[in-house]
Amino acid sequence: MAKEFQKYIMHIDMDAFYASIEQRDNAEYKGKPVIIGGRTRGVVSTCSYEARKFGIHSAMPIHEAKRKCPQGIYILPRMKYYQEVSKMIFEILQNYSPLVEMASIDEAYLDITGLENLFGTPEQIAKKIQTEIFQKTNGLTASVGIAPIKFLAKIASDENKPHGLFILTKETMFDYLHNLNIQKIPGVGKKFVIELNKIGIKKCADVLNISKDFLEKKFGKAGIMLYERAEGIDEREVTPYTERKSESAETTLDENIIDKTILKKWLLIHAERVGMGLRKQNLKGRIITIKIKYADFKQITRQRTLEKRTNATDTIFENACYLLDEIPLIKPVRLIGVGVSGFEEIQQKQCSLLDYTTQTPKQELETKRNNLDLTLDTLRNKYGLKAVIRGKLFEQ
Ligand code: TTP
Ligand code: MG
Repeated sequence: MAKEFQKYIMHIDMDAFYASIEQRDNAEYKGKPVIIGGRTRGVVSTCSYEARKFGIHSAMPIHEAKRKCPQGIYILPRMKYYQEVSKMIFEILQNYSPLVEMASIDEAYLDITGLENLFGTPEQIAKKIQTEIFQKTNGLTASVGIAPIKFLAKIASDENKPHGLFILTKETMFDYLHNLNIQKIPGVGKKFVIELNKIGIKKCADVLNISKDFLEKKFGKAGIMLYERAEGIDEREVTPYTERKSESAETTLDENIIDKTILKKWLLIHAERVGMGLRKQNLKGRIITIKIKYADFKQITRQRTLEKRTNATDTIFENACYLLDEIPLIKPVRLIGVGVSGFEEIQQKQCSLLDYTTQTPKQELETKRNNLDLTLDTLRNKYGLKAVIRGKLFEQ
């Protein structure tokens, strides 16, 4: 009989990511309090562990940080550069599992179930990955958490930071859960914690002393989620947002934005980049994804599966807008992205001018869009990327 493997999800999170990169590149910053931030927001993005000893943390106003640690080294973020490092780490991870979900610039989930024969025990895999990241990035460290479910893997990676490793198995996870403070559960925000504290809930064990029905009545979906997490249930799979052959584009905005009209302009810019990328590779995808990170760093993705695969900018844009319209925006957004996946190579000259007469109105529209894209791509190849900009970007 085939061996049944225990489910293992790994969460990897880089230590003091932006600050560690700056310390790596500037020998004189090593061992010193280094604070990154301040470009437009005026807040700390992150800081080195030396700076954390002064009480500095992410999202603190820079002026407050300067008061706490005037001798600190204050640096503006170099986002593009950090993104390149992030990509390199992502590439390393992809050699270990086909299921890699990059959850943010410095963290990823890997489904490592059943990889024992290839790479060893979960502990050995974690150590291998930590060593490879350290060597290939010239000294950056990562912390790893492993657990049978996603949210516990994430909590576990924080347990022994920096350069830490913490493993929970299906035998040990329930003891760990019993004493876990509810505010550690991703998705349980500050306000929710206050409400829960009011009714005597501080730890997961307290949650299980209350009925699920009561929690649902009082807190709705959030109540059910909390109960399930406390029971050790999290059915979310590791879903690669960027598959090996997916095309995506995203931007961390200079300023947090809540206005959907402006966000849609970003969707168009990204749809254009993604569409061009697909057309260059002769690919069409069926799944359109948008990714949104709110100012408070909560992240959501929404997907839509199309009847027919596409690489037309306007079709990608239209569906991305549909997905955005479905989201009630109650908080400002700091990052927005568009992705297309679910591919198939196109065999023939789909970009040539097709006969409209045999097509349904939907196909006809898609053909018109393909032809427009073809014209714009040709112009851009000749005169440069910014030579042609779609009218929608100028509309108010
Ligand atoms: P984190 O992983 O939360 O922080 P970190 O890697 O700096 O430190 P830790 O060792 O505790 O994991 O975030 C990753 C990067 O994202 C971080 O280096 C900078 C950026 N970031 C912000 O710009 N603003 C924020 O409020 C946070 C939390 C992170
Ligand atoms: Mg980190």
